[in-house]
Amino acid sequence: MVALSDLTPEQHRLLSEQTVELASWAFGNAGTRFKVFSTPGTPRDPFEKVADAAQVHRFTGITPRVSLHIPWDETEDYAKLRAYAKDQGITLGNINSNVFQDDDYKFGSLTNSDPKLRRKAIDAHKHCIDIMGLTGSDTLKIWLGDGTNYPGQDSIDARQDRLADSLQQIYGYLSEDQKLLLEYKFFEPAFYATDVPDWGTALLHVLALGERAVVCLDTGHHAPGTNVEFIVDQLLRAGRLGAFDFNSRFYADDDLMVGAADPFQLFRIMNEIVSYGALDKDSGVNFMLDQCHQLEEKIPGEIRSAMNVQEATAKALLVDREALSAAQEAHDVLGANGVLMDAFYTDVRPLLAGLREEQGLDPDPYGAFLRSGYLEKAREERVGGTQASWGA
Ligand code: AOS
Ligand code: ZN
Ligand code: ZN
Repeated sequence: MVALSDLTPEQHRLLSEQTVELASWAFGNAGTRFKVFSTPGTPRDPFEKVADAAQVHRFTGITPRVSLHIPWDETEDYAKLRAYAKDQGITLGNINSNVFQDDDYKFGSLTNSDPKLRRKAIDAHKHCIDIMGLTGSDTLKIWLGDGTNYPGQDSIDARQDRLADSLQQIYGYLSEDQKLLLEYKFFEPAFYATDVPDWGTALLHVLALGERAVVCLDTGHHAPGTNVEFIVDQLLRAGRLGAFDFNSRFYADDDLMVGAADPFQLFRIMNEIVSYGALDKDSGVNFMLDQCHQLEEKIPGEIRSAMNVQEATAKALLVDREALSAAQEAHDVLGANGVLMDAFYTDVRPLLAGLREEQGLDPDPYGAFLRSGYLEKAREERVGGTQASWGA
């Protein structure tokens, strides 16, 4: 077992400064195509989602930003939402564009062969950029559902040309201090050929755009068995790892809590981050959650997830880098593996409890939130109106 006092000053700094960005849609109701379950107390508008996100930060101390999804979080007064977030102790993070829920985009959005529809999709992104100006967000995050279901349905190559052109136009609308974050996903909703299916395609597109274009790695967006930490290293080497959408999966894009299905994978990912020196907040990698809480309560689910990221990070920081290098140089296969496993099996929970106490937080954020009475109050107050759900 290790204690806070066992950390070097640098490890201590990195751990205390780490932040995780939340997603507004995590606080709405979620489900599958079979059923979206509703939960009493679920937010009915973006303000209530922001209030819930602020609770996660209040108890964990590491989630000071929340991403919005447009049009799900469309509101008349973004300045008001921004000020409200500030009052709650957080800021508005990335703006996520949504061009996957409109009949017009049935055959594609940024890749559509109909110039009018492609224009409409580009303009939807322009609208997101206008919102960024009002919310103070510096990143436009793009995930597309574009793709085809049958071989021959459309030209793979022509779709790539149209995508490149659309992205170029959108990139041109960004100001010098704004970034474009492109997310890939191997399938779903398209089942034959997704237009941005993998990190290679995403990387080629962002490289063509310019320095302020980066890739978002969603941990659930790969084929089973993919070595995700290898991709982390490749994107870091290219200087284009912009962000993570953390979640976990047993089968496809399950969007379950990060660290729930495979805590070892999360540790391996954080180990690559730490060993590359990319944990520092100035490294430009944004650690985000992209999860849906279908059965569990949402705020506690996000608290647990933020804690899981923090635990994996602490373990990665504890890897004895000198011993690891020495074993690697000596081609000591089992010794090197043993150094990693020692860190992975270390119980860092007391250390993190100490860190929270040092920051004036309850050492047990999950229990403290449940005891706070917030959920009971939300259930009582949030009656009437329509609960937010994934997709609204
Ligand atoms: C979709 O599968 C992606 O993970 C996106 O990040 C998406 O924008 C998000 O899940 C909300 O729909
Ligand atoms: Zn995602
Ligand atoms: Zn996803």
